Amino acid sequence: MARRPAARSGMALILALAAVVLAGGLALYLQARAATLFRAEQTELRWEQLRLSAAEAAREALWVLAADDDLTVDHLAEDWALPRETNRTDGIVTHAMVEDAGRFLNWNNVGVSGRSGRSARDMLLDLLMFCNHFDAAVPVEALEDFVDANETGSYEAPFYQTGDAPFRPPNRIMWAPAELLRVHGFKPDLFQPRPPVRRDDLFSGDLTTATAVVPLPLEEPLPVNVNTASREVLMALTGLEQDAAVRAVLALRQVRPFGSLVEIFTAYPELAAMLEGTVGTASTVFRVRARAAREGLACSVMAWVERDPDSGDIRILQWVEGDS
Ligand SMILES: [Ca+2]
Ligand SMILES: [Ca+2]
Repeated sequence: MARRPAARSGMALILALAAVVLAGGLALYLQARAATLFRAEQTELRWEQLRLSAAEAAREALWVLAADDDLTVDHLAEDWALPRETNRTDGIVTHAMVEDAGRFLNWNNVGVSGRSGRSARDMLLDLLMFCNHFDAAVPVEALEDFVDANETGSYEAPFYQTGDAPFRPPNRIMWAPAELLRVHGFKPDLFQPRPPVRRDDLFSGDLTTATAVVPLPLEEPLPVNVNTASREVLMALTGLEQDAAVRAVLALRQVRPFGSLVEIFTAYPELAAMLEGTVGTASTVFRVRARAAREGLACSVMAWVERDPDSGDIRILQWVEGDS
């Protein structure tokens, strides 16, 4: 029996309505997808703006460093050493800070021998002691084996061939602080910032502000800057007996930064033998840290650079970007 025309047109109407609903759904879906893509692009754009702003802030700080008009003396009141905050377009705020490597004791120093009467190992051991870590002989020996080129020592490759993740120590300088935590005996809690303590306490030093992993191949230890290094770093170079001389050096540089080492060595001949070849009045390696932030999002840049002691030209050693 043939269907009635009314039934057929009813079916056609239902199909047409279904098509309209489907088309509407598709349009809504496409619209939602476009909106999602748009939001993702906007977010990506915002990150990119922050990333570029952080890099720009770091570059501006390095311009100031390169423009330093006295390359023979570096101290904390110079323009390059002052933190910089800048309000940029679109509500982005940047902060940048340059620190000289000479204010830190470089963990990588332990892999090379220097001209000083004291070894880099003894200096590190003393620094750890002044930072309230009194039992660091094993970690420091392990660190020495980790970075020195030879394979002779108690903490070379065979030592790390046990456990779930055996590995070989690199036998070269470390490029990042994370590598330090692979060395036997180095735990993250070693680098926890310490609560404020009395400054006259000899053992009140803080490893996080007294040390750095400077990613620069070395032939001899990277010198410490007598104009910028903290008391615990200078004490680490000279040892416990030179407390009074180090205090005098710190007091003198408050009055006027040292223009040459002769001033120190003439006044304190007992320091000369220990500091000869390990200190300077200027720095050649610097770290810049910059951060750009807006509406709860932030990007950061950390870079190590080397500054030519004659021309002031800056060479990038390492450039690391991150979200924070
Ligand atoms: Ca300078
Ligand atoms: Ca080694």
